[in-house]
Amino acid sequence: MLAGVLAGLAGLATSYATAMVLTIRESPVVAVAELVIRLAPGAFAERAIAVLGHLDKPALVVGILVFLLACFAWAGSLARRSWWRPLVVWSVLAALGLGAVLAQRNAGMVDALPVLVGLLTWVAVHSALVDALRREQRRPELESRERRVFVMVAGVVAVASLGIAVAGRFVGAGRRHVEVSRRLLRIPGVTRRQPPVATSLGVAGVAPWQTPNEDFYQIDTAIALPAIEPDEWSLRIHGMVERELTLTYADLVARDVTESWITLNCVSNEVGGGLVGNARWSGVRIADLLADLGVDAAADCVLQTSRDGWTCATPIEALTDDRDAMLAVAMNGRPLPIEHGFPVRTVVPGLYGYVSATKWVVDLEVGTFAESQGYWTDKGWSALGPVKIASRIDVPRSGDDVAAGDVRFGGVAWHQHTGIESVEVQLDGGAWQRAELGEVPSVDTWVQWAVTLEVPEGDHEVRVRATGRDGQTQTSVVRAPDPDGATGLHTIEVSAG
Ligand SMILES: Nc1nc2c(c(=O)[nH]1)N[C@H]1C(S)=C(S)[C@@H](COP(=O)(O)O)O[C@H]1N2
Ligand SMILES: [Mo]
Repeated sequence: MLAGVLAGLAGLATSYATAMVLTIRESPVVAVAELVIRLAPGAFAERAIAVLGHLDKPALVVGILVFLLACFAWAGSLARRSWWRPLVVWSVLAALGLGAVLAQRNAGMVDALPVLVGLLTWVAVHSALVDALRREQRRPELESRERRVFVMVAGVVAVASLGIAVAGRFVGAGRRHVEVSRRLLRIPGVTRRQPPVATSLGVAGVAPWQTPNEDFYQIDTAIALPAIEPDEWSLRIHGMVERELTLTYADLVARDVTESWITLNCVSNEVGGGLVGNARWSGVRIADLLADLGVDAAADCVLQTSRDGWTCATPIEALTDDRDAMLAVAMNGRPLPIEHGFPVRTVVPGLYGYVSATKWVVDLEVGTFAESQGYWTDKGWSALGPVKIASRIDVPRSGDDVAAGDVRFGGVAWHQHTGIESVEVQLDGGAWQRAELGEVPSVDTWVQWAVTLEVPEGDHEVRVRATGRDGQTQTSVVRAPDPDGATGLHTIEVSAG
């Protein structure tokens, strides 16, 4: 039983620490408590509050812990009879935790990780402790030695668990503190604005023209996201410039803030994929900053580095021409979410994220492509990374059944910094039919499209293609994302009946 309890507590400690380090979420135990609260019948919850007052929640967590301790001891005692019985207990407990964690709002696969780490700890520690006891049972003459081994392992487990939980708490506290600073931050010049009405064609099921921050795709190599207080942030701009500069956060936001709608996408996006989003970014134009510093005419790129050591080399032209390449401080009118680069990231219209959109950016070195390599270009991805024209069908979804007759199709198309001229849709290889387009404020955003097609009964294939304002039509040649972005036309299947 002692082995079970110790293993159980060790697993709670590692899962708690993982939750603290990885996310700003609570531990799986708290997720279970929240789920219990949500599922509790109203009358029961009221009764609990009446009896316990504001101690209801701590009481619930303590209750869950007591229940867990009983399960841990039980799992330990089951190990006497067979090796697999405790495994069932650990697995069932982990499944409960997983269910609660995934029932949280906006839960993703990362949120499952603390539970997994906890389960592995339970199984590993429990079998280590039980092994020592088993050896003792089998060979009683070794009793005192095996007992010492057990006590030693138990002691190490207890101390390590406590240490891991405290360390997790410490790291997590930093994150929480940054989250509080972020929420309290008011940045002069940052406004909240609805998108222009005409951007939306009002087709249900099409990605909203403005992507809410919570739904914006997230791509990075960070295991634990950098937690940076605005007060502790600074940006060094150096290299082939006449004058170096180190900017604090206060220096940065004291400059003119530009706001603009920009669509960001990932080079890894497959045809028809969702690694693309459109937001209103507020920040300081990089072109203005660089102009003040005097850039050497021989420089052709800026090597950007993030707090977590990720790098990318961005063509200097994209940072100094008239587009709104910026050091962004806000996304959709709110300080950048931590996962999107708080407190400062770069956003460059017209380039894929991997060569331009550095989150948690702390260093810009003006230089040359001959001497600078970014994280992904070093792994064989193309150096320049201009976005390719693309279009996507959002409704109907591939595989949907639709009623034969007039069917409304809709989706999005993008070619940042070139703009979309037209979108056409084709049914079963027939004539291309032109779609209606939403209005957009600039060439740097995606556009919504919609079209009504007459669909006869039967199975059909529908494709979409876009033409840019440069007159180039999207190619139907199929290419994988590696090394410079996927090509091919998004094609769906529908059945009309
Ligand atoms: N620090 C850092 N910045 C980064 C990355 C990263 O791994 N680390 N990934 C880049 C890639 S590949 C993309 S597509 C965009 C995604 O930005 P988002 O997560 O805000 O959507 O961030 C870019 N900036
Ligand atoms: Mo990306």
